Amino acid sequence: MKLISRFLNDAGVCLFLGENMSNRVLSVVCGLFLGVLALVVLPVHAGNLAFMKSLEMSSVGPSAGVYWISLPFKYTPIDVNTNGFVDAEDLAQDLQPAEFNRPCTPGYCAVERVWTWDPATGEYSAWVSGSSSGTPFELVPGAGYGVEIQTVYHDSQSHSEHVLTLVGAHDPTFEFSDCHTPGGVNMRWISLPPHLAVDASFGTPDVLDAEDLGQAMGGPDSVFQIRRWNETTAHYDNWVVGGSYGTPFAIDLSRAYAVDLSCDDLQAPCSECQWAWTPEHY
Ligand SMILES: [Ca+2]
Repeated sequence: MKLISRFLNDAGVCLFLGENMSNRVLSVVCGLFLGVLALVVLPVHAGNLAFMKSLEMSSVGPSAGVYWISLPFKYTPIDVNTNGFVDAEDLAQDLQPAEFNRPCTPGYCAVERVWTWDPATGEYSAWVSGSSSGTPFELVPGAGYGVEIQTVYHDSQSHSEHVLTLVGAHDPTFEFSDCHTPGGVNMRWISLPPHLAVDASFGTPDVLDAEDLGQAMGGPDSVFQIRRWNETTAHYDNWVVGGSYGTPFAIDLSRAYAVDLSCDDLQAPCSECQWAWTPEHY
C-alpha cells in the first residue's frame, strides 16, 4: 500500500489516498502526429491554487480523438511505475474514468496514447497506455501533451464519449525559460494555467486570443507564431504574432499551444536570445 498525496481541495487542504497498483509498462511508438478530433466541454473549478478540470472528449469525430491539453504546473498523479517521476503512464492512468477498470491495459484505457513533442529532434512520439514493455516518457512541468482517446468496451457496451478529470495546482513561481537557436526547431508545446491573466486588448478586444498570448510572452521579437491543433477541422492553425492578416484564434485555457520562438537577430546564439515568461494567474 502506497500512501500518496494526490489531491488538493479548494481550501488547499491535502487529502491522502492509498492505492496499491501493480507496475505497469511501456512501449514507445514514434511517428509523425496526424489527426485529431472534436472536443467538448471543460468547466474549471478554481480554488486558491488547486483546481480541477473536467474534460469531455470523444474518440469519434473529425480529428479521431486527439486533443492537446494543458497540464497543471503542479501535477502529482499516482506514481504508477513507482519510478519516482511523473510520466506518460501516470497521466493515462490518472485520466482513466472511474467507471472503467483501473489500472487499464491496452485496449481498455480511455486515453489510448499520450503524445509528446521533442523540440530537439522535431518529432512526435507516443506512449501506449498500459503497455507492458518500454519506458514511458517523463512529463515536464510547463510542457503540453496530446491525449488520444479511444472507444472502450465495458459492461457490454462500447463507450466513445469520456469525461476525464484532471486535478492539480498552479505554481506562481513557474517560469518558461528557453531560447531561440539559429537553425533549431524552436517550437515548443506548452501548458497554460487555467486562470491566466493577460492583457486581452490585442487582437480581438475583450477576447483572449493568440495575439494576446504572443504579446504577453514578449511580442514578435520573442515569439514568431502561436499554433493550435484545431479539433473541429483536424488541421493546425497558426497565428503570426504582430500579424495584421486575418483574426487571431481564441485561446482555450484547457488546451496546449505550440510556441515558435523568435529573435531580433535570427542568427544569434541561444545565449543571446533568451526567452523567459512567468504566466500571471488571477
Ligand atoms: Ca484580444
